[in-house]
Amino acid sequence: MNAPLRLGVFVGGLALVFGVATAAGNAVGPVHEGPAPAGTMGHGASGDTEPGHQASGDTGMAPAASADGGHEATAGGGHAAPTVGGLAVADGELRLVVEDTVRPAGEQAELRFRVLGADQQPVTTFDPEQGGVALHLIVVGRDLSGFQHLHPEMAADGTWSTPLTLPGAGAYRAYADVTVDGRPHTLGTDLFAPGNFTPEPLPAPSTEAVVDGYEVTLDSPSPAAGQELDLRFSVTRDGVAVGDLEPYLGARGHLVGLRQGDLAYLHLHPTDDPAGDPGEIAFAGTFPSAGAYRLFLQFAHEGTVRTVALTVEVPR
Ligand SMILES: [Cu+2]
Repeated sequence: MNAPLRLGVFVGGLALVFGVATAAGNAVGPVHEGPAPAGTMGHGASGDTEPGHQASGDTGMAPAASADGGHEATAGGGHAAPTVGGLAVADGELRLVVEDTVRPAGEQAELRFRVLGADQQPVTTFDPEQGGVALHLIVVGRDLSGFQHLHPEMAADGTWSTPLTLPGAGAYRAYADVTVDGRPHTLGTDLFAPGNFTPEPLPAPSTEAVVDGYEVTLDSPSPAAGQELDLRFSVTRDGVAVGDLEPYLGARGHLVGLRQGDLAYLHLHPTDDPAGDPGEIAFAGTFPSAGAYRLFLQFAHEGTVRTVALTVEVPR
């Protein structure tokens, strides 16, 4: 166990002791391979749609968090306000601009977009975030089908591009997850593929799903809105725990949670514990309200990234 991790665990313990529940998930894990998004605390002044990011800097958690390299100190305020993102095309001074939002159904086509700053010029400097990646692009149907997680490349002029295939006709949501000047943003926009579209019903709530012979089980206490939850997934194959999961984006897994109805994007943080069950992938996060959520878990094994999805119903 390396020193930052030990500190992280220690800080996480303190957070729990003091009841600063929302800080724990951020403080615990060695989430970032790249530089931590330090300095977040100074940026909470304006336009942030994520209340948790404004809450920083007003509690005693700040010094403890900075001992962890200033690691995601944003949630150090410990206020219960959960963070959602992706509902707006602009956040703070950043704005997402996609060149072609109308796209061919079922055909690969290059997606090109820019993130503009306050001066309406493309931003070209991004902080590496989870797994040392500067920008995570999530694309999903507005019916929550067809999840994709892509890592576009940025040209020197700040234009991002990636091949993208929208699997069929319909309306889609695209999210760009970035950190700029130490401050995380999830910008969202709609994409459209013309044609006849029949929405898929949301799969029923379940704590189990299977992908490519891997059985994934969500083992967590009954979910309640507004409380930080420990979301633990166990991965087995033929009934045997998969103990040699490979690192994916600097952790044992990556989790995206989207709310049915508005596709709000939840911020979920890996809380890997190397001493924990090797076939287990743990996250911390807060469901902002009652309702149905679709969780998309990705993990790597035998050189392949697998994606499994589960519906969680939050009763209240
Ligand atoms: Cu990513």
